[in-house]
Amino acid sequence: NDHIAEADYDVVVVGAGISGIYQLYRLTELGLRVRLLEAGSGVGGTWYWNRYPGCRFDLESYSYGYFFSQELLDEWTWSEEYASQPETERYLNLVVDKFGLRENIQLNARVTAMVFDDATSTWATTTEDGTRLRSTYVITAVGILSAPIYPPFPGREDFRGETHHTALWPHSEVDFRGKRVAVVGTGSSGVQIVQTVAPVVKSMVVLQRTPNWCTPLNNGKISSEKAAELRRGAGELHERLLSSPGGTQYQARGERAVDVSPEQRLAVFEELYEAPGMSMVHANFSDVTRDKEANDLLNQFLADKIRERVKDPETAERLIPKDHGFGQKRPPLEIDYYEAFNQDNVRLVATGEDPVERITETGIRTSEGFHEVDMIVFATGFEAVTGSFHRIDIRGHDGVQLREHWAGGPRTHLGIQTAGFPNLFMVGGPQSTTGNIPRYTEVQADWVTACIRHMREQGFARAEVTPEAEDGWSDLAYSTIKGTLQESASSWAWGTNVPGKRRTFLLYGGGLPRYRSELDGVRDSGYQGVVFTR
Ligand code: NA7
Repeated sequence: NDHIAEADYDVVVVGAGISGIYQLYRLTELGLRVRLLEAGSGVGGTWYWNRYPGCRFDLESYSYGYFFSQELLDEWTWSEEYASQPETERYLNLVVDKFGLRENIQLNARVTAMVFDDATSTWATTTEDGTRLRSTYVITAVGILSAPIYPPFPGREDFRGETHHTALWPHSEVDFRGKRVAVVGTGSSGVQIVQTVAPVVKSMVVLQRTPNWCTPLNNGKISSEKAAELRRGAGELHERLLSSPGGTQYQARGERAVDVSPEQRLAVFEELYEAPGMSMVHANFSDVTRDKEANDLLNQFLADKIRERVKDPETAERLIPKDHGFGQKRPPLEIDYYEAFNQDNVRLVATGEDPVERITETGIRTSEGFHEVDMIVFATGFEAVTGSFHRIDIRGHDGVQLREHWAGGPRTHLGIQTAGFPNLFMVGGPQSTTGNIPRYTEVQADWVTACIRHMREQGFARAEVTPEAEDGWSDLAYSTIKGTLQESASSWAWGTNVPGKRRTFLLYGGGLPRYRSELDGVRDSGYQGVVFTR
């Protein structure tokens, strides 16, 4: 292709989400020539693409945001405990402008291929419009929930009304008022959109494949006193987050649910139901997400809550998960979600009992009926973790494709590198996260930055992990959930939401403190498992 423009950079970063922006910031501090390529027409990643009504954090805004600059902490005030998408998108834009990062970012630049050249030890990264950038390093910050998927219902193209995927939401306003709407999917996104638009639609049908254990978000405004306190205590909060397994401010209780009296247990569950955010997951008895007996006690409590809140007993039963316990999947946080089903114009269809047959020009046909609608919203999730890698043609040493290398499931060292792909680093890659993602990825971005600095100081041209190091980490990542309830879960964390995808654990379950010490250990050992060449 004659039209290819080749430019030279030290580093090409892919993705301007919260992790890629931070990585870019750290690299510019080193004085490197960096280009960040972003598919969207704006920065923000998840908080750019998921613009559907009701989209918001389910972790505290201030535990999710950046900590690297006191000036930024002083300047920015989150309005709510759990900020909405527009606020987070504004925040990330402010960061990009404040730290002069925008000039390094190329928008509307979807990466299609990344190919390593053995002769020069450089990468060629190609975008959709044919632009090609050559760089010594490539760093992916492509997100773990960023490759949207649609259900394989026949006839999707036939539908004449509006269709939207929550993760590809248009910038123009979508008007739900007076419309007949179908929502497919009841994960975090489905729950957020259902509860938000239910009050204004003409009617709504919710197609649910698997119910989830949703708990109340209990959001609140952040008072000026609390904002001031957060500023003063930011350093301490950051330390606390980094010292907790999920990167959250919560602490699990010392006692086990099975050891206390039924009254005490109920009192704790009730208290957690009224508490904000992920308290039910992270501030609960130590055994509720580990031990089957304790888990069942909590499941019963939550099932009773659903029965209390949903008036129609049949609908309530359909909304109660039967195939998994609380915590085996990331629970959606809700604001009056269950009450939406008390509206006469909202219907729940369980696709297990009443499967979708096809989409027609005017609606959705299920085995038991036809739902005529003006709009279909797909809240059907993502090909998690590896999806965004597989949508790029990535080729390493000897032209080997990453897709082939990961055919049996992803394999990495520290979740950051993979054997046969020299000078490719991943931030938010497979086998590297759980919980509060930005806290994990900042640790990774710092590690990658230190590794690149080390290479430049030592005059190394190439960094490659050994297959043994990769085997070791892949085994270790799996061992972190061995024997837990997570091991038998079915969810995007295992890739089981995508038909035909091999079931492999895509995350790291060892917790942030252990993860940090593994990373520190490798760095302090002079990068054991990494082979450097000049
Ligand atoms: P999720 O959590 O993956 O939810 C997707 C939903 O879509 C879930 O209820 C799926 O059912 C459902 N789905 C997917 N495919 C189909 C088909 N073919 N038919 C019916 N229903 C289907 O994605 P979200 O965007 O909601 O949330 C992602 C993460 O964002 C979340 O975990 C938080 O970390 C924030 P399933 O449960 O697979 O049976």
